[in-house]
Amino acid sequence: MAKEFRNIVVLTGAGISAESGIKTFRDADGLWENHHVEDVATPEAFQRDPQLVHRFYNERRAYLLDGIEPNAAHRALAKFEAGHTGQFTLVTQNIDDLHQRAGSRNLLPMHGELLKIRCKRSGQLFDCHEPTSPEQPCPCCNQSGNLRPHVVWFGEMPLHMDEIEDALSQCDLFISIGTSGNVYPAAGFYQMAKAVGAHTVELNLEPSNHGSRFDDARYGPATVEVPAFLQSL
Ligand code: BV8
Repeated sequence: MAKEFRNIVVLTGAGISAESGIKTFRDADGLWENHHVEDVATPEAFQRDPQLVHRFYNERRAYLLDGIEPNAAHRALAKFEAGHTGQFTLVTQNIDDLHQRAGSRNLLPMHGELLKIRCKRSGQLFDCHEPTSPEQPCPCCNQSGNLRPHVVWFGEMPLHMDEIEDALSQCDLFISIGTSGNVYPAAGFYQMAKAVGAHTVELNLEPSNHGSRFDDARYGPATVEVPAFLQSL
């Protein structure tokens, strides 16, 4: 690709972590223990049955911490960012820590992080590698019932939206990787990039909901398509 892109925004979804062994939402038909994820990952579910929601995240946290590693796609993004002289912003919908562990720097985890918990009262974040429960007192207030996963649930405002919109408003290349384009506002980011004239590229196993609207697309596993595409820039 001849053109030198200066300001790049990358959006990743569950598909980039699939080859690391983390099931995507679509693989499980959006189900966990016969619950729809949208029914568990909500403030209402947490209010109604905090134990169930804590268990949902405890299981995923334990699985992530039991030998799951970043893959060639995560590593290629970190390597490209390190060598890029312009702006590089990596927005991820994923709550795993694989981009962090691969060495990505300018990373915006817009749906939160599985390995962090938050005090509802103080807003303080705490690293979390152990199972959590509703009774557990938070380190700041020393009261039980204030801790929740540092994860953005359905109906909640995603994190870092100002920085994301700022990066999108200046980008000349937008790359969407491993996302089905079902969940908003992330699914609409490609439109914001198109609106400012950016070149838009989809790298995915198969066409996503908006696949046909991208300027360019490469279909195949992320560990093959992401390193190859970044090398072509
Ligand atoms: C918001 C953290 C309001 C939790 C997640 C009705 C009522 C209430 C809300 C809504 C409503 N209708 C619409 C909404 C908005 C809602 C929404 O979009 N709902 C959907 C279901 C219609 N969105 C929200 O609620 C968001 N907040 O809107 O706030 C607001 C807005 C502005 C101002 C004020 C208020 C918050 C959404 C965040 C929810 N939290 N995650 C947790 O993980 O437990 S979302 C979660 O699901 C993920 O983070 C991710 O975003 C989404 C799954 O999507 P993908 O990542 O794309 O994964 P998926 O499995 O779908 O696709 C994988 C892709 O990879 C596939 O295409 C596959 O082909 C590909 N693939 C597979 N293997 C590979 C591969 N690609 C490459 N290589 C491979 N090997």
